[in-house]
Amino acid sequence: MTQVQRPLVIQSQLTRIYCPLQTRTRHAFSRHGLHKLLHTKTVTEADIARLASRPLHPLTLADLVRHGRPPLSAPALYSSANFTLSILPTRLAHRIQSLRNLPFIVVANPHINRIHNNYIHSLSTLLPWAEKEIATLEDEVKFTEVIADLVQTHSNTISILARGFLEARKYISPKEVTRFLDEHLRARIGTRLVAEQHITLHLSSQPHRELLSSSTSAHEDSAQPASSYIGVIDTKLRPASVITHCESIVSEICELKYGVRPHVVINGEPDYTFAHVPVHLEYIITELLKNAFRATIESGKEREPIEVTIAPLPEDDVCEQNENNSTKFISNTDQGNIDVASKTFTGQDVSDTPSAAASEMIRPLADSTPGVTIRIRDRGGGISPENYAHIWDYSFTTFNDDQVSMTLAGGPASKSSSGMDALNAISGPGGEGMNSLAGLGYGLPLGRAYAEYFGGGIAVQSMWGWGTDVYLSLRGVGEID
Ligand code: ADP
Ligand code: K
Ligand code: MG
Repeated sequence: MTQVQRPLVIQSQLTRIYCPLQTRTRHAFSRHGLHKLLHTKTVTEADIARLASRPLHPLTLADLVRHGRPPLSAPALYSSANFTLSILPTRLAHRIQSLRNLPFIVVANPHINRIHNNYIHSLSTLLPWAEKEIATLEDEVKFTEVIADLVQTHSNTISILARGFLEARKYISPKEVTRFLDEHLRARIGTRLVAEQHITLHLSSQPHRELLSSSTSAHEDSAQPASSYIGVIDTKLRPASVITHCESIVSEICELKYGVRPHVVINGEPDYTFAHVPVHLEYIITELLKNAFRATIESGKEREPIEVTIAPLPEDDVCEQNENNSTKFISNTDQGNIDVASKTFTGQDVSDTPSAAASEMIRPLADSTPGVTIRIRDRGGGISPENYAHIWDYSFTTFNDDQVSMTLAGGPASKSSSGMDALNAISGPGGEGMNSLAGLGYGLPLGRAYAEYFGGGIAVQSMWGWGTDVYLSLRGVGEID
Protein backbone atom coordinates (compact mmCIF):
# COMPACT_ATOMS: atom_id res chain seq x y z
CA MET A 1 0.00 0.00 0.00
CA THR A 2 1.39 3.40 -0.96
CA GLN A 3 0.48 6.87 0.20
CA VAL A 4 0.14 10.05 -1.77
CA GLN A 5 -0.56 13.61 -0.88
CA ARG A 6 -2.07 16.21 -3.12
CA PRO A 7 -3.19 19.74 -2.39
CA LEU A 8 -6.87 20.52 -2.70
CA VAL A 9 -7.19 23.97 -4.16
CA ILE A 10 -8.24 25.98 -7.23
CA GLN A 11 -11.45 27.23 -8.66
CA SER A 12 -11.93 29.71 -11.43
CA GLN A 13 -13.21 33.15 -10.68
CA LEU A 14 -16.34 32.38 -12.61
CA THR A 15 -17.10 29.38 -10.49
CA ARG A 16 -16.58 31.40 -7.36
CA ILE A 17 -19.20 33.88 -8.38
CA TYR A 18 -21.84 31.53 -9.66
CA CYS A 19 -21.23 28.48 -7.62
CA PRO A 20 -20.30 29.56 -4.11
CA LEU A 21 -20.76 26.16 -2.54
CA GLN A 22 -18.37 24.53 -4.93
CA THR A 23 -15.66 26.95 -3.99
CA ARG A 24 -16.05 26.13 -0.36
CA THR A 25 -14.94 22.62 -1.08
CA ARG A 26 -11.30 23.40 -1.47
CA HIS A 27 -11.28 26.19 1.05
CA ALA A 28 -12.90 24.13 3.71
CA PHE A 29 -10.57 21.23 3.19
CA SER A 30 -7.37 23.15 2.81
CA ARG A 31 -8.00 25.78 5.48
CA HIS A 32 -8.74 23.19 8.06
CA GLY A 33 -5.79 21.10 7.01
CA LEU A 34 -8.13 18.19 6.48
CA HIS A 35 -6.32 16.75 3.52
CA LYS A 36 -4.26 13.88 4.73
CA LEU A 37 -2.42 11.05 3.10
CA LEU A 38 -4.81 9.03 1.00
CA HIS A 39 -4.79 5.28 1.19
CA THR A 40 -4.31 3.59 -2.14
CA LYS A 41 -4.53 0.04 -3.41
CA THR A 42 -2.51 -1.12 -6.40
CA VAL A 43 -4.69 -1.32 -9.50
CA THR A 44 -4.30 -4.69 -11.23
CA GLU A 45 -5.19 -5.60 -14.81
CA ALA A 46 -7.89 -7.81 -13.33
CA ASP A 47 -9.41 -4.81 -11.49
CA ILE A 48 -9.58 -2.80 -14.71
CA ALA A 49 -11.01 -5.69 -16.72
CA ARG A 50 -13.62 -6.47 -14.06
CA LEU A 51 -14.74 -2.85 -13.62
CA ALA A 52 -14.65 -2.02 -17.32
CA SER A 53 -16.87 -5.00 -18.10
CA ARG A 54 -19.60 -3.51 -15.92
CA PRO A 55 -22.14 -1.43 -17.79
CA LEU A 56 -22.12 2.30 -17.14
CA HIS A 57 -24.96 3.44 -14.93
CA PRO A 58 -26.88 5.88 -17.13
CA LEU A 59 -26.81 9.07 -15.12
CA THR A 60 -29.99 11.02 -14.64
CA LEU A 61 -30.57 14.41 -13.14
CA ALA A 62 -32.73 12.63 -10.63
CA ASP A 63 -29.54 10.95 -9.42
CA LEU A 64 -28.01 14.33 -8.73
CA VAL A 65 -30.88 15.76 -6.77
CA ARG A 66 -32.40 12.69 -5.14
CA HIS A 67 -30.58 13.15 -1.85
CA GLY A 68 -32.61 16.28 -1.27
CA ARG A 69 -31.94 19.96 -0.75
CA PRO A 70 -29.00 20.89 1.40
CA PRO A 71 -28.36 20.85 4.26
CA LEU A 72 -28.58 17.07 4.12
CA SER A 73 -29.10 14.89 7.16
CA ALA A 74 -26.31 12.45 8.00
CA PRO A 75 -28.11 9.43 6.45
CA ALA A 76 -28.83 11.39 3.25
CA LEU A 77 -25.19 12.41 3.10
CA TYR A 78 -24.05 8.79 3.49
CA SER A 79 -26.41 7.76 0.74
CA SER A 80 -24.91 10.44 -1.53
CA ALA A 81 -21.43 9.12 -0.69
CA ASN A 82 -22.43 5.51 -1.35
CA PHE A 83 -24.07 6.46 -4.62
CA THR A 84 -20.89 8.29 -5.69
CA LEU A 85 -18.81 5.30 -4.68
CA SER A 86 -21.05 2.95 -6.66
CA ILE A 87 -20.65 5.05 -9.82
CA LEU A 88 -17.06 6.23 -10.06
CA PRO A 89 -14.78 3.15 -10.21
CA THR A 90 -16.62 1.75 -13.24
CA ARG A 91 -16.47 5.10 -14.99
CA LEU A 92 -12.73 5.42 -14.39
CA ALA A 93 -12.08 1.89 -15.64
CA HIS A 94 -14.01 2.62 -18.85
CA ARG A 95 -11.83 5.71 -19.41
CA ILE A 96 -8.63 3.74 -18.81
CA GLN A 97 -9.73 1.17 -21.35
CA SER A 98 -10.67 3.76 -23.91
CA LEU A 99 -7.25 5.47 -23.55
CA ARG A 100 -5.57 2.10 -24.00
CA ASN A 101 -7.50 1.57 -27.22
CA LEU A 102 -5.75 4.53 -28.84
CA PRO A 103 -2.86 3.66 -31.19
CA PHE A 104 0.11 2.57 -29.09
CA ILE A 105 2.35 5.40 -30.25
CA VAL A 106 -0.31 7.90 -29.17
CA VAL A 107 -0.73 6.39 -25.68
CA ALA A 108 3.06 6.43 -25.38
CA ASN A 109 3.09 10.21 -25.70
CA PRO A 110 4.09 11.54 -22.26
CA HIS A 111 1.06 13.83 -21.96
CA ILE A 112 -1.49 11.21 -22.96
CA ASN A 113 0.32 8.77 -20.71
CA ARG A 114 0.09 11.21 -17.81
CA ILE A 115 -3.68 11.30 -18.20
CA HIS A 116 -3.76 7.50 -18.24
CA ASN A 117 -1.71 7.49 -15.04
CA ASN A 118 -4.02 10.04 -13.42
CA TYR A 119 -6.92 7.64 -13.99
CA ILE A 120 -4.93 4.78 -12.49
CA HIS A 121 -4.09 6.98 -9.51
CA SER A 122 -7.71 7.92 -8.92
CA LEU A 123 -8.82 4.34 -9.23
CA SER A 124 -6.13 3.32 -6.73
CA THR A 125 -7.58 5.77 -4.19
CA LEU A 126 -11.11 4.41 -4.70
CA LEU A 127 -10.29 0.69 -4.56
CA PRO A 128 -9.73 0.63 -0.77
CA TRP A 129 -13.40 1.68 -0.49
CA ALA A 130 -14.64 -0.92 -2.92
CA GLU A 131 -16.48 -3.26 -0.59
CA LYS A 132 -17.35 -0.63 2.00
CA GLU A 133 -20.62 0.90 3.00
CA ILE A 134 -20.10 4.47 4.18
CA ALA A 135 -22.11 4.84 7.38
CA THR A 136 -20.11 7.03 9.72
CA LEU A 137 -19.19 10.69 9.61
CA GLU A 138 -15.52 9.83 9.84
CA ASP A 139 -15.67 7.60 6.77
CA GLU A 140 -17.74 10.13 4.90
CA VAL A 141 -15.14 12.85 5.53
CA LYS A 142 -12.30 10.56 4.41
CA PHE A 143 -14.21 9.49 1.35
CA THR A 144 -14.94 13.10 0.40
CA GLU A 145 -11.20 13.79 0.59
CA VAL A 146 -10.68 11.02 -1.94
CA ILE A 147 -13.29 12.57 -4.21
CA ALA A 148 -11.79 16.04 -3.83
CA ASP A 149 -8.41 14.58 -4.76
CA LEU A 150 -9.99 13.02 -7.84
CA VAL A 151 -11.47 16.34 -8.97
CA GLN A 152 -8.14 18.07 -8.39
CA THR A 153 -6.08 15.37 -10.13
CA HIS A 154 -8.12 15.68 -13.31
CA SER A 155 -8.55 19.44 -13.36
CA ASN A 156 -6.05 20.10 -16.17
CA THR A 157 -6.94 17.08 -18.28
CA ILE A 158 -8.12 19.08 -21.25
CA SER A 159 -4.98 21.12 -21.81
CA ILE A 160 -2.76 18.08 -21.21
CA LEU A 161 -4.70 15.95 -23.69
CA ALA A 162 -4.66 18.81 -26.17
CA ARG A 163 -0.89 19.04 -25.95
CA GLY A 164 -0.56 15.28 -26.28
CA PHE A 165 -2.77 15.04 -29.35
CA LEU A 166 -0.98 17.99 -30.91
CA GLU A 167 2.36 16.26 -30.48
CA ALA A 168 0.96 12.96 -31.74
CA ARG A 169 -0.87 14.48 -34.70
CA LYS A 170 1.25 12.59 -37.23
CA TYR A 171 -0.12 9.32 -35.92
CA ILE A 172 -3.82 10.02 -35.54
CA SER A 173 -6.26 11.88 -37.77
CA PRO A 174 -8.27 14.91 -36.58
CA LYS A 175 -11.48 12.90 -37.02
CA GLU A 176 -10.17 10.08 -34.81
CA VAL A 177 -9.07 12.60 -32.17
CA THR A 178 -12.51 14.20 -32.29
CA ARG A 179 -14.20 10.82 -31.92
CA PHE A 180 -12.05 9.96 -28.90
CA LEU A 181 -12.36 13.36 -27.22
CA ASP A 182 -16.09 13.61 -27.82
CA GLU A 183 -16.56 10.41 -25.84
CA HIS A 184 -13.82 11.03 -23.31
CA LEU A 185 -14.66 14.62 -22.43
CA ARG A 186 -18.35 13.85 -22.20
CA ALA A 187 -17.67 11.00 -19.82
CA ARG A 188 -15.47 13.40 -17.85
CA ILE A 189 -18.34 15.88 -17.58
CA GLY A 190 -20.49 13.17 -15.99
CA THR A 191 -17.78 11.96 -13.62
CA ARG A 192 -17.06 15.49 -12.45
CA LEU A 193 -20.73 16.23 -11.96
CA VAL A 194 -21.16 13.23 -9.69
CA ALA A 195 -17.96 13.98 -7.76
CA GLU A 196 -18.58 17.71 -7.38
CA GLN A 197 -22.20 17.14 -6.47
CA HIS A 198 -21.19 14.99 -3.54
CA ILE A 199 -18.44 17.37 -2.41
CA THR A 200 -20.83 20.29 -2.55
CA LEU A 201 -23.58 18.46 -0.67
CA HIS A 202 -21.02 17.38 1.90
CA LEU A 203 -19.94 20.94 2.59
CA SER A 204 -23.44 22.28 2.90
CA SER A 205 -24.68 19.50 5.13
CA GLN A 206 -25.80 19.33 8.69
CA PRO A 207 -22.99 17.34 10.24
CA HIS A 208 -20.43 19.68 8.70
CA ARG A 209 -22.12 22.92 9.55
CA GLU A 210 -19.40 24.04 11.89
CA LEU A 211 -16.74 23.50 9.26
CA LEU A 212 -18.84 25.27 6.70
CA SER A 213 -19.70 28.32 8.77
CA SER A 214 -16.05 29.03 9.57
CA SER A 215 -14.95 28.76 5.97
CA THR A 216 -17.50 30.72 4.01
CA SER A 217 -17.10 34.28 5.18
CA ALA A 218 -15.08 35.25 2.10
CA HIS A 219 -17.91 34.25 -0.19
CA GLU A 220 -20.93 35.60 1.57
CA ASP A 221 -21.27 38.44 -0.91
CA SER A 222 -21.61 35.98 -3.81
CA ALA A 223 -23.90 36.89 -6.69
CA GLN A 224 -26.38 34.03 -6.23
CA PRO A 225 -28.09 33.21 -2.97
CA ALA A 226 -26.93 29.78 -1.85
CA SER A 227 -30.53 28.74 -1.25
CA SER A 228 -31.25 28.39 -4.96
CA TYR A 229 -28.59 25.70 -5.24
CA ILE A 230 -28.88 21.96 -4.94
CA GLY A 231 -25.25 20.99 -5.00
CA VAL A 232 -23.86 22.22 -8.30
CA ILE A 233 -27.28 22.91 -9.79
CA ASP A 234 -28.72 26.40 -9.57
CA THR A 235 -32.49 26.04 -9.67
CA LYS A 236 -32.91 29.73 -10.52
CA LEU A 237 -30.16 30.30 -13.03
CA ARG A 238 -30.69 33.45 -15.10
CA PRO A 239 -28.98 33.14 -18.51
CA ALA A 240 -28.98 36.95 -18.93
CA SER A 241 -26.83 37.32 -15.81
CA VAL A 242 -24.40 34.70 -17.06
CA ILE A 243 -24.21 36.44 -20.45
CA THR A 244 -23.50 39.83 -18.87
CA HIS A 245 -20.84 38.32 -16.66
CA CYS A 246 -19.16 36.44 -19.52
CA GLU A 247 -19.38 39.54 -21.71
CA SER A 248 -17.38 41.52 -19.17
CA ILE A 249 -14.68 38.84 -19.08
CA VAL A 250 -14.42 38.52 -22.86
CA SER A 251 -14.45 42.26 -23.47
CA GLU A 252 -11.75 42.67 -20.86
CA ILE A 253 -9.57 40.25 -22.84
CA CYS A 254 -10.28 42.18 -26.05
CA GLU A 255 -9.59 45.51 -24.43
CA LEU A 256 -6.30 44.33 -22.95
CA LYS A 257 -5.02 42.53 -26.01
CA TYR A 258 -6.44 44.46 -28.92
CA GLY A 259 -7.54 47.78 -27.49
CA VAL A 260 -11.11 47.41 -28.70
CA ARG A 261 -14.23 46.29 -26.88
CA PRO A 262 -17.21 45.14 -28.91
CA HIS A 263 -20.44 45.21 -26.95
CA VAL A 264 -23.37 42.89 -26.42
CA VAL A 265 -27.05 43.72 -26.63
CA ILE A 266 -29.37 41.28 -24.85
CA ASN A 267 -32.97 41.03 -25.95
CA GLY A 268 -35.79 38.49 -25.86
CA GLU A 269 -36.67 37.52 -22.29
CA PRO A 270 -33.77 38.51 -20.03
CA ASP A 271 -35.70 37.66 -16.86
CA TYR A 272 -36.02 34.00 -17.77
CA THR A 273 -34.64 31.57 -15.17
CA PHE A 274 -34.30 27.80 -15.19
CA ALA A 275 -32.46 25.04 -13.35
CA HIS A 276 -29.05 24.29 -14.78
CA VAL A 277 -25.38 23.89 -13.90
CA PRO A 278 -23.93 27.42 -13.89
CA VAL A 279 -20.33 26.46 -14.68
CA HIS A 280 -21.46 24.61 -17.78
CA LEU A 281 -23.44 27.57 -19.06
CA GLU A 282 -20.56 29.93 -18.29
CA TYR A 283 -18.14 27.81 -20.25
CA ILE A 284 -20.41 27.62 -23.29
CA ILE A 285 -21.36 31.30 -23.32
CA THR A 286 -17.76 32.43 -22.81
CA GLU A 287 -16.58 30.33 -25.76
CA LEU A 288 -19.38 31.50 -28.03
CA LEU A 289 -18.83 35.13 -27.10
CA LYS A 290 -15.09 34.76 -27.68
CA ASN A 291 -15.78 33.49 -31.18
CA ALA A 292 -18.25 36.29 -31.92
CA PHE A 293 -15.95 38.99 -30.48
CA ARG A 294 -12.95 37.68 -32.35
CA ALA A 295 -14.78 37.59 -35.70
CA THR A 296 -16.19 41.06 -35.05
CA ILE A 297 -12.74 42.50 -34.28
CA GLU A 298 -11.02 40.73 -37.18
CA SER A 299 -13.52 42.04 -39.67
CA GLY A 300 -13.20 45.56 -38.27
CA LYS A 301 -16.87 45.67 -37.24
CA GLU A 302 -16.35 46.33 -33.54
CA ARG A 303 -18.94 49.10 -33.59
CA GLU A 304 -21.64 46.57 -34.53
CA PRO A 305 -23.21 45.06 -31.40
CA ILE A 306 -23.29 41.32 -30.84
CA GLU A 307 -26.94 40.54 -30.40
CA VAL A 308 -27.93 37.89 -27.89
CA THR A 309 -31.56 36.81 -27.90
CA ILE A 310 -32.99 34.75 -25.05
CA ALA A 311 -36.01 32.79 -26.21
CA PRO A 312 -37.68 30.41 -23.75
CA LEU A 313 -39.28 27.36 -25.35
CA PRO A 314 -43.04 27.64 -25.71
CA GLU A 315 -44.92 25.80 -22.95
CA ASP A 316 -46.53 23.32 -25.33
CA ASP A 317 -43.26 22.08 -26.78
CA VAL A 318 -42.82 18.38 -26.36
CA CYS A 319 -39.76 16.44 -25.55
CA GLU A 320 -39.24 12.99 -27.02
CA GLN A 321 -36.82 10.19 -26.46
CA ASN A 322 -35.00 9.01 -29.58
CA GLU A 323 -33.60 5.49 -30.12
CA ASN A 324 -30.42 6.43 -28.27
CA ASN A 325 -32.58 7.14 -25.29
CA SER A 326 -31.21 10.64 -25.36
CA THR A 327 -33.48 13.62 -25.15
CA LYS A 328 -34.15 15.97 -28.00
CA PHE A 329 -36.30 18.94 -28.64
CA ILE A 330 -39.08 18.90 -31.10
CA SER A 331 -39.42 22.54 -31.89
CA ASN A 332 -41.94 24.30 -33.96
CA THR A 333 -40.18 24.31 -37.31
CA ASP A 334 -43.22 25.92 -38.95
CA GLN A 335 -42.21 29.15 -37.31
CA GLY A 336 -38.81 29.00 -38.93
CA ASN A 337 -37.11 27.90 -35.75
CA ILE A 338 -34.16 25.60 -35.85
CA ASP A 339 -34.81 21.97 -35.22
CA VAL A 340 -32.24 21.19 -32.61
CA ALA A 341 -32.86 17.48 -32.82
CA SER A 342 -31.37 17.15 -36.27
CA LYS A 343 -29.48 20.45 -36.18
CA THR A 344 -30.87 21.49 -39.51
CA PHE A 345 -32.32 24.84 -40.36
CA THR A 346 -35.59 24.91 -42.15
CA GLY A 347 -35.30 26.02 -45.71
CA GLN A 348 -31.53 25.93 -45.75
CA ASP A 349 -29.07 23.40 -46.97
CA VAL A 350 -27.08 23.13 -43.79
CA SER A 351 -26.80 19.91 -41.91
CA ASP A 352 -24.85 19.76 -38.73
CA THR A 353 -25.43 16.50 -36.93
CA PRO A 354 -25.07 16.09 -33.18
CA SER A 355 -21.83 14.47 -32.14
CA ALA A 356 -21.61 10.69 -32.12
CA ALA A 357 -21.16 10.35 -28.39
CA ALA A 358 -24.58 11.78 -27.66
CA SER A 359 -25.50 8.77 -25.53
CA GLU A 360 -23.51 10.21 -22.60
CA MET A 361 -26.26 12.59 -21.67
CA ILE A 362 -28.29 13.30 -18.62
CA ARG A 363 -31.99 13.05 -19.22
CA PRO A 364 -34.38 15.65 -17.85
CA LEU A 365 -36.46 14.73 -14.85
CA ALA A 366 -39.74 15.00 -16.67
CA ASP A 367 -40.99 15.60 -20.18
CA SER A 368 -42.29 18.99 -19.18
CA THR A 369 -38.87 20.39 -18.33
CA PRO A 370 -38.39 23.98 -19.42
CA GLY A 371 -35.83 25.04 -21.95
CA VAL A 372 -34.42 28.02 -23.74
CA THR A 373 -32.76 28.88 -27.03
CA ILE A 374 -30.08 31.56 -26.96
CA ARG A 375 -29.05 33.06 -30.28
CA ILE A 376 -25.72 34.85 -30.54
CA ARG A 377 -25.60 36.93 -33.71
CA ASP A 378 -22.48 38.70 -34.91
CA ARG A 379 -21.50 40.76 -37.94
CA GLY A 380 -18.03 39.18 -38.07
CA GLY A 381 -18.11 38.04 -41.69
CA GLY A 382 -19.24 34.43 -41.21
CA ILE A 383 -17.34 31.22 -41.83
CA SER A 384 -16.03 30.18 -45.24
CA PRO A 385 -17.54 26.96 -46.64
CA GLU A 386 -14.20 25.12 -46.51
CA ASN A 387 -13.66 26.03 -42.84
CA TYR A 388 -17.29 25.31 -41.98
CA ALA A 389 -16.71 21.59 -42.59
CA HIS A 390 -14.12 21.49 -39.80
CA ILE A 391 -15.37 23.78 -37.06
CA TRP A 392 -16.51 20.85 -34.86
CA ASP A 393 -13.12 19.15 -34.96
CA TYR A 394 -11.16 19.46 -31.75
CA SER A 395 -7.99 21.30 -32.76
CA PHE A 396 -9.42 23.04 -35.82
CA THR A 397 -8.81 26.75 -35.50
CA THR A 398 -8.16 29.65 -37.85
CA PHE A 399 -6.68 31.65 -35.02
CA ASN A 400 -3.19 32.92 -34.59
CA ASP A 401 -2.14 35.84 -32.51
CA ASP A 402 -0.33 37.71 -35.30
CA GLN A 403 -3.42 37.54 -37.45
CA VAL A 404 -5.46 39.63 -35.06
CA SER A 405 -2.79 42.24 -34.50
CA MET A 406 -2.14 42.45 -38.24
CA THR A 407 -5.80 42.77 -39.05
CA LEU A 408 -6.21 45.49 -36.50
CA ALA A 409 -3.15 47.20 -37.96
CA GLY A 410 -4.70 46.91 -41.43
CA GLY A 411 -2.36 44.14 -42.67
CA PRO A 412 -3.27 40.89 -44.42
CA ALA A 413 -4.61 37.93 -42.45
CA SER A 414 -3.17 34.44 -42.73
CA LYS A 415 -5.45 31.44 -42.41
CA SER A 416 -3.44 28.96 -40.45
CA SER A 417 -2.21 28.32 -36.95
CA SER A 418 0.70 26.32 -35.63
CA GLY A 419 -1.40 25.41 -32.63
CA MET A 420 1.52 24.97 -30.22
CA ASP A 421 1.52 28.62 -29.10
CA ALA A 422 -2.18 28.49 -28.56
CA LEU A 423 -2.03 25.81 -25.90
CA ASN A 424 -2.36 28.43 -23.21
CA ALA A 425 -5.76 29.19 -24.57
CA ILE A 426 -7.41 25.90 -23.78
CA SER A 427 -10.17 26.32 -21.32
CA GLY A 428 -12.89 24.44 -19.57
CA PRO A 429 -14.87 25.07 -16.42
CA GLY A 430 -12.30 25.61 -13.73
CA GLY A 431 -9.51 25.15 -16.25
CA GLU A 432 -6.82 27.42 -17.59
CA GLY A 433 -7.01 29.63 -20.61
CA MET A 434 -9.63 32.12 -19.54
CA ASN A 435 -7.35 34.91 -20.76
CA SER A 436 -7.13 34.03 -24.44
CA LEU A 437 -9.60 34.92 -27.11
CA ALA A 438 -9.19 31.75 -29.13
CA GLY A 439 -6.88 28.83 -29.11
CA LEU A 440 -6.67 25.27 -30.18
CA GLY A 441 -10.12 24.94 -31.56
CA TYR A 442 -11.79 23.34 -28.52
CA GLY A 443 -14.42 26.03 -27.95
CA LEU A 444 -17.18 24.80 -30.24
CA PRO A 445 -16.84 21.01 -29.82
CA LEU A 446 -16.43 21.18 -26.04
CA GLY A 447 -19.20 23.76 -25.75
CA ARG A 448 -21.45 21.41 -27.68
CA ALA A 449 -20.50 18.53 -25.38
CA TYR A 450 -21.67 20.59 -22.39
CA ALA A 451 -24.86 21.67 -24.15
CA GLU A 452 -25.72 18.14 -25.27
CA TYR A 453 -25.10 16.73 -21.82
CA PHE A 454 -28.48 17.95 -20.65
CA GLY A 455 -30.26 17.30 -23.91
CA GLY A 456 -29.51 20.62 -25.61
CA GLY A 457 -27.28 21.46 -28.54
CA ILE A 458 -25.40 24.07 -30.52
CA ALA A 459 -26.00 24.87 -34.16
CA VAL A 460 -23.91 27.31 -36.17
CA GLN A 461 -25.36 29.15 -39.14
CA SER A 462 -22.88 31.15 -41.17
CA MET A 463 -23.76 33.84 -43.63
CA TRP A 464 -20.42 33.96 -45.42
CA GLY A 465 -19.38 37.53 -46.04
CA TRP A 466 -21.75 38.90 -43.42
CA GLY A 467 -21.88 37.22 -40.04
CA THR A 468 -22.74 34.20 -37.93
CA ASP A 469 -25.73 33.07 -35.91
CA VAL A 470 -25.09 30.52 -33.20
CA TYR A 471 -28.10 28.82 -31.63
CA LEU A 472 -27.50 27.41 -28.18
CA SER A 473 -30.37 25.29 -26.95
CA LEU A 474 -30.58 24.25 -23.37
CA ARG A 475 -33.01 22.00 -21.63
CA GLY A 476 -33.49 22.91 -17.99
CA VAL A 477 -33.21 20.24 -15.41
CA GLY A 478 -36.88 20.25 -14.57
CA GLU A 479 -38.99 21.04 -11.53
CA ILE A 480 -37.11 20.33 -8.37
CA ASP A 481 -38.96 20.53 -5.08
P1 ADP B 1 -11.06 28.56 -31.67
O1 ADP B 1 -11.93 29.71 -31.28
O2 ADP B 1 -10.06 28.22 -30.62
O3 ADP B 1 -10.45 28.73 -33.02
P2 ADP B 1 -13.56 27.13 -31.88
O4 ADP B 1 -13.88 25.67 -31.85
O5 ADP B 1 -14.21 28.01 -30.90
O6 ADP B 1 -11.97 27.26 -31.76
O7 ADP B 1 -13.87 27.68 -33.33
C1 ADP B 1 -13.31 27.03 -34.46
C2 ADP B 1 -13.26 27.95 -35.64
O8 ADP B 1 -14.59 28.23 -36.09
C3 ADP B 1 -12.66 29.30 -35.36
O9 ADP B 1 -11.24 29.28 -35.43
C4 ADP B 1 -13.27 30.14 -36.48
O10 ADP B 1 -12.57 29.94 -37.69
C5 ADP B 1 -14.64 29.51 -36.65
N1 ADP B 1 -15.70 30.30 -35.96
C6 ADP B 1 -16.35 29.96 -34.83
N2 ADP B 1 -17.27 30.87 -34.48
C7 ADP B 1 -17.20 31.87 -35.41
C8 ADP B 1 -17.88 33.11 -35.62
N3 ADP B 1 -18.82 33.54 -34.77
N4 ADP B 1 -17.53 33.84 -36.71
C9 ADP B 1 -16.57 33.42 -37.55
N5 ADP B 1 -15.90 32.26 -37.42
C10 ADP B 1 -16.19 31.48 -36.37
K1 K C 1 -12.92 23.61 -33.49
MG1 MG D 1 -13.36 29.66 -29.92
